[in-house]
Amino acid sequence: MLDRIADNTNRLLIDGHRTASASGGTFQTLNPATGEVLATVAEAGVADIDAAVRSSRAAFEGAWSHMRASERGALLLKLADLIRRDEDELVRLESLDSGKPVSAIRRQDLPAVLDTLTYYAGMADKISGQVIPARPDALTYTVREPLGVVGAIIPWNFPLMIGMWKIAPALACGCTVVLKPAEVTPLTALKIGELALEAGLPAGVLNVVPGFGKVAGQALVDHPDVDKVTFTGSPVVGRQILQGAAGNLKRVTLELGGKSANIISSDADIDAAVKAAGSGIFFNTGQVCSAGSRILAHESVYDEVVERLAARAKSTRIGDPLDASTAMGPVVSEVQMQRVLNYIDIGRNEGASIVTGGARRGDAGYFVEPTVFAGVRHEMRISQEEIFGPVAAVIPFKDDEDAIRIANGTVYSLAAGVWTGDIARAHRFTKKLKAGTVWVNTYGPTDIRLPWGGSRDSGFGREHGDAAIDNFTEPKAVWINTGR
Ligand code: TXE
Repeated sequence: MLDRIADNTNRLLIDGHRTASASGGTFQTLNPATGEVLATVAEAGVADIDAAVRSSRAAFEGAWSHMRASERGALLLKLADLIRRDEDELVRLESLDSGKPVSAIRRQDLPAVLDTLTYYAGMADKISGQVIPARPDALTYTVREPLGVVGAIIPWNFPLMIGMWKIAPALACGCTVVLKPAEVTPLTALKIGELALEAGLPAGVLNVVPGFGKVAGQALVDHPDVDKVTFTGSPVVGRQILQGAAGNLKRVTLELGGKSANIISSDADIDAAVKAAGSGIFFNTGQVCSAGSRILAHESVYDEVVERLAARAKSTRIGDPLDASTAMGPVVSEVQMQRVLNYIDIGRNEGASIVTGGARRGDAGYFVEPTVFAGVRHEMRISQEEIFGPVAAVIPFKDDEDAIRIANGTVYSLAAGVWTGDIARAHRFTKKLKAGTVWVNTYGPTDIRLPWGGSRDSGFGREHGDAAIDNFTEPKAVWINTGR
């Protein structure tokens, strides 16, 4: 087990203090690469969530609201400095807790965390209203005010990065945050909470309360003094959150995953397309909301795409996430592994054929082989449902209309990709694809400056960029009578 546990640092972080939970309850987080216990963590219950929300309310009304916006920005920059200082520890913790390869965390997650922090730090003192000349006898203008206490509920696939996507804009806007990490990956959230205190964020501005979704998460959603819930996770829980939030009509932002299509036209650069299609589905062991889990290949290039993708899958370096040369680690938990293996069985029983992979790798940890299904039909469950594992469904299409019909034919609308050498065709696709993001001749990049989110079962609202400012503030109209 990690030393951190021995010295009891994995306690709740409420109001500037590390505390045991009110009930004394704890839970264990496992290392997905070995299946062994990694740490024992205090488990937040309803009373702890209440304490965290009260602390965040007091901080919102107190120290945080009395601070200059530029000072809030400076504190976020200081937090970024401390994250850089403790980068090695954060990378190791994230890898041990989630199974992500250290190479991917260093290349992708941490730079995104720092970019997010610096972007919103710079925005903190640029959030303004408008003077709107409505009447000659009045000065009318708007100010943007922070919403208040934000409940941020995050998943386990990108704990640091998705956590920061929520924390940084909320704090920049002047809100305070109660952060509930996923129960399988609580460790880096606690570390970020600690660093935030060290950076000088006042107590209560960022409380971190690990615990289970049904208890701690639900208590946060139901709490009458939480003004906003920002959530990334499953559609099932997204629906529960909407119901809970109805109690006090909290604002809600939901990012709920997808079944994204990556379309390879006959005129595409097949080399580049297959390379990106491979990382589009196998990156982070397929546990990515925008994973290109449906690879739509034109029938004239279908066999070639399947063959080359399978070759890529076979050559993926799977292994110890702490080894810098590992490209793919385990899935996050035994539950997730069983879910993925179950979908592989479903695909087999539906009549799709496994070109490569299709099984667990080894018997220690939760490794699943990168799997390529060919002969997939659009109506099959492996083509309709989010698997959230390293499982590619390759589907043939006849023409562009057919590709668009298949691509749009699921309940999700998060992302899509299209590969073509024809600019006009690319534009026709971007117009017709139902997705919050469409990539052309690339697959998967995100940037904090661009809106991120989806519609239908992928949720609603947008994160990132200016959109996040709207998520955490609301306009107030001021009307000053200047008439005689
Ligand atoms: O998600 P949950 P799970 C999808 C993916 C995956 C499936 C199930 O398909 O296979 O969801 O994963 C908290 N009130 N995504 O079961 O349960 C929970 O504690 C409040 C896509 O792990 O949605 C955790 O912090 N909170 C996705 C968070 O919700 C509750 C990322 C996510 O867990 C709660 C993750 C409740 N009643 C899974 N119940 C993406 N969009 O990237 C649970 N939680």
